[in-house]
Order: sequence, then structure tokens, then C-alpha cells
Amino acid sequence: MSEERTLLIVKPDAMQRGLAGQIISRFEQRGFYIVGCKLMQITQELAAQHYGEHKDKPFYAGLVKFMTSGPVIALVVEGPRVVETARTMMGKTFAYDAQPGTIRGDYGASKGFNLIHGSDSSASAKREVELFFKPEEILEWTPANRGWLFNDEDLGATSE
Ligand code: DAT
Ligand code: MG
Repeated sequence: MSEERTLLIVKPDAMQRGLAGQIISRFEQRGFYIVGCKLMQITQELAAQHYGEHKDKPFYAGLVKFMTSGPVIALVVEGPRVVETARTMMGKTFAYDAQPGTIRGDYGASKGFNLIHGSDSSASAKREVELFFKPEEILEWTPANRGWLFNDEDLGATSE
């Protein structure tokens, strides 16, 4: 299966609550792997670029204030179908709506303190990865166990 990349952000609420490790672990456990990772504080300018689609929404000012309020960890995570699967793992946007078993549904109960960002499409992923990472900050590598994570079709276990 062919690789995809997505941008994840461990948001300030997750950082302040000491949940970054647990959240990042879920993606590793699922078989996805980290190709870019940085601890950073999002500037007003970067937040405005990242959330440009929401700039006319009533919640925009609060969203920018929240996202720039403290450290975050930005990650580029790779693997087959990772954009869609990461969204499923995150759960619904408002933490109080998110199903148990999802990141937002296991760690959050508020509306906007929803712990994690993940790109919502491959077009968004491309744009967001380029916004947060320079090409040289992304490392090309393949985990040693990749065959046992994703190559089920090689054994005839699945068909497209
Ligand atoms: P998602 O983060 O699930 O992709 P989104 O892109 O629609 O959701 O919105 C970006 C963030 O803005 C979201 O994580 C939480 C906040 N947000 C969205 N809609 C909101 C609303 N109606 N009221 C308050 N915050 C909202
Ligand atoms: Mg979004």
C-alpha cells in the first residue's frame, strides 16, 4: 500500500495536561511512524495561516488564542491511509461528542479543548505539512516491521 503523510498537532491542552506521550503512542501502536517532529509555540501568523479557512467564524479569535497559548508538538506521521485513519482515531471535533476509544473521546469532555489536530484531507495534509516543516526537517525512513503492519496483500490476505 502506498504511503501518505499527515500533519498532527498535540495541542496546548494536551501538553499542559502531560498527555503528549500517550497521544503520540497511539499512532505508533497503530503502525504509523513519525517522519517529522518538533516542539514549538505556534505564532499568531502561523495560526492564521493554518486556520485560514475559519477566519470569519465566531470562534476564530478564541481558537488562535488557544493554539498560540503554549507549547505544542507538531508531527508528520506516515503510513498507508494515515490521513483518514488519524481522523478516525481523533474522533469528532467537539470532545464532548467524540466516541470513547478515540483520542478526543478518551481524554476530553469540553468543546474546543480537543487535544489534537489532524489534517482533514490529502490536500490539507500537503499544505499543512509544508506550512509547519521545511523539507530537510522530514526524515525518509521505513520501520523494520513495516511488512508485518501493512503488506497483508502480499500474503493474499486481502484484495483491493
Ligand atoms: P477539526 O479540528 O476536527 O478539523 P475544524 O477544522 O472544523 O475541526 O475546527 C478547527 C478547530 O476549531 C476545532 O478543533 C475546534 C474549533 N472549533 C470548530 N468549530 C467550533 C465551534 N463551532 N465553536 C468553538 N470552537 C470550534
Ligand atoms: Mg480541521
